[in-house]
Amino acid sequence: MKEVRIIGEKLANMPWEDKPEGAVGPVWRHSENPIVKRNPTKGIARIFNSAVAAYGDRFVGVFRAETINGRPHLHMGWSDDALNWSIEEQRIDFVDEDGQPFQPNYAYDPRLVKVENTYYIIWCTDFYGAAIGVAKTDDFKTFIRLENPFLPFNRNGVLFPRKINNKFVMLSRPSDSGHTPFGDVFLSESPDFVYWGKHRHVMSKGGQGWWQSVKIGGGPAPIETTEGWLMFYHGVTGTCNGLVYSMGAVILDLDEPSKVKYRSSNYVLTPEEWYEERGFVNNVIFPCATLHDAETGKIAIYYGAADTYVGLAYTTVDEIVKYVKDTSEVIGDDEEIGKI
Ligand code: BMA
Repeated sequence: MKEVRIIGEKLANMPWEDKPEGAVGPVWRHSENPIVKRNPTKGIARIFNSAVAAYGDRFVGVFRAETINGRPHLHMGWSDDALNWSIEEQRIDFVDEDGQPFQPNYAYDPRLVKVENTYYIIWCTDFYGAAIGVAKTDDFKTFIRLENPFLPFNRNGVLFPRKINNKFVMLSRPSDSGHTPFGDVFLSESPDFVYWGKHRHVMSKGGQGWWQSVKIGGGPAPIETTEGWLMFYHGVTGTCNGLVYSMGAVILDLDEPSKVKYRSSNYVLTPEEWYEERGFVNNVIFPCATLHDAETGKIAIYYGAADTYVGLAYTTVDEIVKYVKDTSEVIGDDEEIGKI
């Protein structure tokens, strides 16, 4: 196979460990996982499903923090190495576009995506039930909430890191307001971050891979590569003891990202370690962010583990793209009902 490259910026100081001898599969875990443990900050019991990004020569994070009254909120964190995080005790103070306080009732599963020098936070918010909330910041001091992009019920809003054909593009997973026993990934575009439309179906749950038989949801912001948009996502299966969340990988067309080019029919990471198998919710791997280096092709994936910890895993663009192509099964592509 010809060499695959990440299209984007260099990130020489990202965390990295080489693939250990005997590792199974295309993604391997950081040796000191979990990188965020229980009770990391006063008043916060657990941190998981969180997003990080490079910011200057440091790293910034938006963390899903389950406070000691059990309600989730978003807290900022900072790190010099993207491994040791200092997480703020105060939750993020959101304002509306007039500068007035505008706090979400609850907030969880954030993504943090830079588009044209603005950082966007996308999370699950309360809008008469589970829905997608968005905010923007340029300095991580002022956080301005924007119009909710979609009607309830919806989760797993994932913004692409650049405009495509001059439009913002966001993935989402329409759902119910509870634990959602169904779900496919859709895509919408917007010229202004207010009006979203041209909704497209991207991919369905199911197929040969039973690990994604109940529902799927977008993960970290897609990574631009010479083969297409590489996205990690979560896939869920049902057991007599509840749901199990694993990580999958898909490659979407660069110009028309509702088209799936390749999609691994196998999971690329599934709960196997104690911090993934056992916690507030057992057997959950929930990826929300990556750091990656266009020069070397290294990728670090940040994932929530068992709704309790933050885990870190690694792969390279060559290895994961080859794996996705070799094991590909495209299920429910955008050949869809309702497309004009
Ligand atoms: C989903 C979301 C995630 C969570 C997962 C497993 O519905 O609420 O935040 O990690 O369930 O509990």
